[in-house]
Amino acid sequence: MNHEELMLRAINSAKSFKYTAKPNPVVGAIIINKDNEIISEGYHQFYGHNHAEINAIESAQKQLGKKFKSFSELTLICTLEPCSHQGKTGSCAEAIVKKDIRKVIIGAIDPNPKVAGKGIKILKDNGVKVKNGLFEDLVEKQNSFFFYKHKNKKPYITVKIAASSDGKSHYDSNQRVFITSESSRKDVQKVRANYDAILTGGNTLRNDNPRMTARVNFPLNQPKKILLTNKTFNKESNFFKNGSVDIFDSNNLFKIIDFYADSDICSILVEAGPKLANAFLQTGYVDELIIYTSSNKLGKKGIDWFYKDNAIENYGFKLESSYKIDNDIKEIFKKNE
Ligand code: AOF
Ligand code: ZN
Repeated sequence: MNHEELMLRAINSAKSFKYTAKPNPVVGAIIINKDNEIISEGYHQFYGHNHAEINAIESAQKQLGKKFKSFSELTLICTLEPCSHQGKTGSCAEAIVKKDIRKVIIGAIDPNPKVAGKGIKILKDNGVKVKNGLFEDLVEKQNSFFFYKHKNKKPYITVKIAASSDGKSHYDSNQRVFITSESSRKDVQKVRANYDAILTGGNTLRNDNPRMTARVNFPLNQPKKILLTNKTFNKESNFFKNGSVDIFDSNNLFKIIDFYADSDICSILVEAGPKLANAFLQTGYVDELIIYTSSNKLGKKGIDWFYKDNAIENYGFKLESSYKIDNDIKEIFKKNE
């Protein structure tokens, strides 16, 4: 395989860890000899665990003296710039230098300001030959939330709602109703699995007692949960049963969005009632809106999702795709930029 094919292999195999590595990016590393034969491969498999390069180096180490004599004969191909920071597991760039690997081929520069070129600098300062930019567009695409977050200094924010055919959210009595079909609700589980965090408000917590976990049939790092409320709530609610929860009693959404700009959360799914969903849309910081619409009406006793002057069009979204799920319609709107 040539370098291009090896990079594509690393990108492609890294994909399998999309749900377990998040909110970290997926990263693949392949170590080859002078004849471009693969000595080892490593992937960032789980959030908080070894980075791809370290896994590749550790696995190559087992071949030392068998398949090769010294690491200096080898080239490392990695989809993302090796990190410079100590982080949870130590700096990959320093580990590469320490092993005396002399050549590194990189897909994309790590946009994380903790790294952002500093990994390459460590390599170059230590005489490692670096080639950068091989299929960077693909690396960026497969880590779209991660790149988005660092470019825009805010997480990617999606608001998801389920509406009746007459645009209502729930009954004015606040009683919980399942508006959409079971298939749509299954689809929501898959949507949740993509996000780093799920945010809801006190009203939804009190009325629906939701778990807000992603119930899917594959392994994943569950989204963090975020609760916004300035009223009392029951700490025994389902919401608190699994995973970590951040609670904010402020309704300053800009502050909350800012808070996550400095964390490793790259994407937030807002699943709240009309008040909070509209408040988010009004910040102008929502990137995507997902609407599941059922064929059933709630009628006069139903509470509207959107009022006249805050209809979806007024928020500047355009319909990107639309699917039929049983008798429901799923529409994805994106910011009209
Ligand atoms: C690499 N190789 O395989 C990955 C990298 O919290 P930590 O220590 O795991 O660091 C996470 C950051 O490291 C992440 O935001 C990104 O900048 C980089 N990810 N870097 O050298 C890897 N997954
Ligand atoms: Zn690293």
